[in-house]
Amino acid sequence: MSLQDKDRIFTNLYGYQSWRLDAARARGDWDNTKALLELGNDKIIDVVKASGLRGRGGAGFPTGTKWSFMPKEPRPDRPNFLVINADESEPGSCKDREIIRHDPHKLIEGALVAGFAMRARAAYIYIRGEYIREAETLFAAVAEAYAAGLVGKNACGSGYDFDVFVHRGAGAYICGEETAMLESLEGKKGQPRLKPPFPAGAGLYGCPTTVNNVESIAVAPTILRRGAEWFASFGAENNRGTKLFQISGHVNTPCVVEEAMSISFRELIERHCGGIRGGWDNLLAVIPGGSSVPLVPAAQIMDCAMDFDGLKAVGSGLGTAAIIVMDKSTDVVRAISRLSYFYKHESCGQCTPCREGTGWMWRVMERLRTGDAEVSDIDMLQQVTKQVEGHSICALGDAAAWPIQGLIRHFRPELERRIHERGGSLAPMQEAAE
Ligand code: L3W
Ligand code: SF4
Repeated sequence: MSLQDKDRIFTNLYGYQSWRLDAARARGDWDNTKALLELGNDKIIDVVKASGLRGRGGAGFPTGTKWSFMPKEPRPDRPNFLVINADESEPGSCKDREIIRHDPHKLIEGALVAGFAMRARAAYIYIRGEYIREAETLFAAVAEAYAAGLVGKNACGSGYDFDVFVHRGAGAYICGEETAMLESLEGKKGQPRLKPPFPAGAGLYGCPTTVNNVESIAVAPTILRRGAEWFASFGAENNRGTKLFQISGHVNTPCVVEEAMSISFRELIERHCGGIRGGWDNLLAVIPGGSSVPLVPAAQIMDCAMDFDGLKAVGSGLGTAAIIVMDKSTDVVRAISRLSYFYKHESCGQCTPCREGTGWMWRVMERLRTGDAEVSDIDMLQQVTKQVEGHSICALGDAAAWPIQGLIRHFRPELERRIHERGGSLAPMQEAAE
């Protein structure tokens, strides 16, 4: 089932109207938010649980359950905090950018109701350093909300004091990992912490903290207004709600669009992207969830449900729903090699399997790209990915290993063809000269 306009949460996704407070209010944001808060902390969490909302930042952890981990009686010297992850750096992901550009008040109102539900003293919005204009918009929108009494002391006249701080990152992908983000907010080098303890136990400044993605927070007020049943009416069991899909690459009209979860890949592309460039027969493969998930070959993705379970069934994942479409003109080995370079570059270097493994994987990928390799290198590369996967502090190690595993699983004949047809040390020099 595809989404009707009346069911869209992000009604200003393309910026046809102003992002400013007056316009946001005309669209229904900040409409009697006090009444939402009067539902009570636990009732808000119950509604979000019943809606089936799962985290929109990649891992898909149930949002209401995560909020329920926060202490119900925070100590004055150990307040609860909400941290909103706007460090959108996953290659292919660009949805949080659109929310902040055009609908920042949905995020700020969401921060208030989510923060209230989890009894937080304040929210910190950590925004990607490269999002300069978006940060300007966000700072201005937060100032509007303060000036109107919507946040700050006695937010919305509720008697509840709640601050919202915006913090700009400095360009490191790893600061999107939740514990690296906390380190960075504390003014330290952004390196992930070992988990457990999870942030709900010991997070920002050692205090109980929930880290949520921008989209997860921005949809919360609408869920509370329209009801858990309404949100849960979209998508399949265990994969509920509407979702922002970001489609880039070889489609006729790339876009960011809100759709019902579990829509099929074919319907999503036909309905919103004008089909595959050159037609469906020209589709080679798709990376469906941002660069950290394995690619899926054309035959397996066409009728796949775009949700957590559907993409897991084809050996991949929904991730952030950043869908990178590759047609048959793509040098898929080169594309994955470039991603390997990205992970090598962004590894924070604190654990050996990731620090050494990402560089090793990229170097072998480059040899495979140019054909200057042995067939046995393919199996060796597979083994290196297995040594990295699951053996590092954070998910970046896995994220570097999985795209390569997907390439070997689905495109091994292509890797072997290159070795057989191009083998020889002249090939990389020719490539390097391009
Ligand atoms: C308390 C427990 N809390 C889990 C919390 C945990 C976290 C959330 C999910 O990685 C993925 C990654 C990227 N008690 C808990 C608990 N939690 N068990 O639940 O945790 P986890 O560890 O499953 O995932 P993660 O480390 O948050 C996120 C993938 O997302 N990704 C990239 C995302 C990029 C962006 C971006 O650019 N904006 O979001 C794409 O697939 O690879 O696998 O909060 O604390 N027992
Ligand atoms: Fe740093 Fe990589 Fe270890 Fe993550 S897995 S903590 S990025 S070295």
